Amino acid sequence: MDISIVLPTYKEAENIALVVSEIRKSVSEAGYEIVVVDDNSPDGTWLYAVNLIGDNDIVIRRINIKGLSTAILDGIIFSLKEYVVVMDADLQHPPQYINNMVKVVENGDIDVVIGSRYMIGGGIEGWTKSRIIISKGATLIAKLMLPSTRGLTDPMSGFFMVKREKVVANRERLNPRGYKILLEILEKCQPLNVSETPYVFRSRVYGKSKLGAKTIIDYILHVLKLSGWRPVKFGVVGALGMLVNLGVIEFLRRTYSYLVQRYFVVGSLLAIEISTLFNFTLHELWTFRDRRGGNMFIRLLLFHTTILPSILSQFIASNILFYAFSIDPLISQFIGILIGFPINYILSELGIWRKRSFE
Ligand SMILES: Nc1nc2c(ncn2[C@@H]2O[C@H](COP(=O)(O)OP(=O)(O)O)[C@@H](O)[C@H]2O)c(=O)[nH]1
Ligand SMILES: [Mg+2]
Repeated sequence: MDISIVLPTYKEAENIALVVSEIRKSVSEAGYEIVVVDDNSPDGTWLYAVNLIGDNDIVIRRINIKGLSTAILDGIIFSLKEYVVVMDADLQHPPQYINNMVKVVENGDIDVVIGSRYMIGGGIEGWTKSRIIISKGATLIAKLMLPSTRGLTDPMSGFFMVKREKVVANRERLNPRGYKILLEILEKCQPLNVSETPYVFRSRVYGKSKLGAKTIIDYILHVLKLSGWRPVKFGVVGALGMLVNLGVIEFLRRTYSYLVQRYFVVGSLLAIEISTLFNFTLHELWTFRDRRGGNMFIRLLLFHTTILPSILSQFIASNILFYAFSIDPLISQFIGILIGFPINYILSELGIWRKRSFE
């Protein structure tokens, strides 16, 4: 099979020769090309690369452009083969696993093969427990917000193979600011047949990681953006729903005051129902507009079943804070609402508006 191997590099002078020679040793396919994309590294990585590569390979030296994702995208665009492997040039992604990726594509109609650290047979060398927990937490965030990543063990992987055509066809939609380019591809190049194959992530021997602490915030913003700011929209709708709820109570107090004074159960149920219908309508038209696959009445019914758990969790949390920790009732109530919100959101995201509606 013909494949291109894209190696983005920045200050990898010590690694580039090693990674290229490992590729030569371990990749069994004859027809492969290497595409190095270097952002004019001050240590001259591009020059080392030029002296190393063969006739079929290319080195792209980008001047005045920096960024991992755009480097990868440029590499994919410049590639000539049907499938493109994307991997780090620092030997953290061992080249011998490329053969397994090729096998997966040969055995089925697959668009993306992800090298996974988190499936059986995969692993991570040299990471502390806390670093693994952060990585798994970040993966969980992606799975919650991005349906295309659910069912995958390692959607944040930097080591993957993709059918070039899928990326080229959607090039305009891919946002190169997000540094997890695989997430972009999974969300925006749909429909895709995705498969995973395990690999063991190695620790870096030479050079330094270019990704710092700011990465975590960038990551969360990236996933939020990819999700169409869905959790934010959900929160806005929830806050508006609360106003509607209070508004109904106030309206009843002024007009049908017996519904609030003598039969508060009726008044409060009415307020809950009206605000629930209001929230549902906004979620249908706005928050989950693109996820209205299936039957609307079933979604409406399911949405009603989420009222109880979210009110209950609000109630329990605010009461614990108030009685056990003597926290001000207003603050207790507010924190209770903050706790009820993610529960409601998670149920909606994973349970009610699950199916995409391709419009
Ligand atoms: N062309 C290019 N490559 C980059 C850039 N930043 C990182 N890389 C390369 O992308 C790969 C992954 O980066 P690395 O710093 O190892 O990230 P980490 O593995 O998450 O710590 C390495 O091969 C880097 O040399 C960049 O801005 N431009
Ligand atoms: Mg690395």
